[in-house]
Amino acid sequence: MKLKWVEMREVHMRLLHPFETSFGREEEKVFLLLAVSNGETVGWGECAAMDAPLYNEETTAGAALVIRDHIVPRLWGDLEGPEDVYERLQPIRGNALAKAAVEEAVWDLFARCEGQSLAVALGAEREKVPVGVSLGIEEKLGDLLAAVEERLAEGYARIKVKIKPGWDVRIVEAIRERFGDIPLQVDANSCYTLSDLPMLRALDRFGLLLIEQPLAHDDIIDHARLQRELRTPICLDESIRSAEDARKAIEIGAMRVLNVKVGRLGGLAESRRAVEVCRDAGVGAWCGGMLESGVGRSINLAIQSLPGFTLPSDTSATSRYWEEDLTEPPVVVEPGGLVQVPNGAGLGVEIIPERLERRTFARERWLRP
Ligand code: SMG
Ligand code: MG
Repeated sequence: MKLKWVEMREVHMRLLHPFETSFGREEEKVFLLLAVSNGETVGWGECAAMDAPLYNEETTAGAALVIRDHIVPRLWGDLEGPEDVYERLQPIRGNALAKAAVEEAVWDLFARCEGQSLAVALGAEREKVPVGVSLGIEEKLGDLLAAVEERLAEGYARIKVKIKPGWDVRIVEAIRERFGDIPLQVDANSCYTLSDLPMLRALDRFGLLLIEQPLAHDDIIDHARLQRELRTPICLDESIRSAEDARKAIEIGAMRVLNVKVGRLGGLAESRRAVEVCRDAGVGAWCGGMLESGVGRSINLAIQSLPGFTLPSDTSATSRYWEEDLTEPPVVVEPGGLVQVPNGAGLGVEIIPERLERRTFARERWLRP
């Protein structure tokens, strides 16, 4: 297949509730949506980069530049399948979030052309997947406890809380006291060092499902040292950018669980390979989130339908993020914390043109030369 055009939009969407992590506070998402077409059918992808380089080094503006100047020019030749895109973009160092947005769109296009769901195109095994919810840092402990209560009532299969120095042992202890033995995990987004070992040991007493990315965003060595000190599994997010990274981290004992983010791993093909590495090594995996619109979240649902995903994901209901999403139908959480994996062609959701237009701030389209 040959692409006829590629279109990139900058989209702005205000979150229903601000989301605070150890690195910052998100109130509005400014992100890129990618569309690719063979002239008849259109495929969609979403870039996970945020406005500021605080999660990783990529930004929305930087990703736009890399997509325009370096990624799009490599897409015009014949594509035998969506797997070709990862190989074609391999010479470009880094820039995983930018590459993944385009690769996802090509996967969607191929799946739609074949009348297959993206999940089936990837090798889906499950029609429903368990999901949890990620709760940001609050000003008051009472507000966090109220959020936990509300989300448990909505049926989520596990709770994840963001932690930072001063908002760690205290909140985990309070949640355990109030809600008992619920499935609970924490995410530090790289805000500790090995000098925080006493606090991390204190966390080890609470029977957490996992501790996500406690140490530096680019480290695996200290994580391996830390894992030797803890019973709780360490889960890596920021540090793992490829299936090879996953293999190395497992080999040195730096993680027992992987947070799979399609963006951070540079696309769907590489995410699938990373999950295979984990599965072969008996290491757990689950799908993370980047506060995506319905486009990104249907992609997340598709990848987590594959074998090898062992824990609930961060793909929460539409109502947790947006008053009005770009897509229909919304993601809804069923009893047991289950979500239906879309089974229509491609992403299996419909993009509502008026909603997208209203939130599009800039748009560029390139035609095959
Ligand atoms: O999509 O519900 C979601 C967000 C899940 O906590 C989440 N993501 O490090 O895992 C993570 C964070 C990264 C984004 S924070 C703005
Ligand atoms: Mg994380």
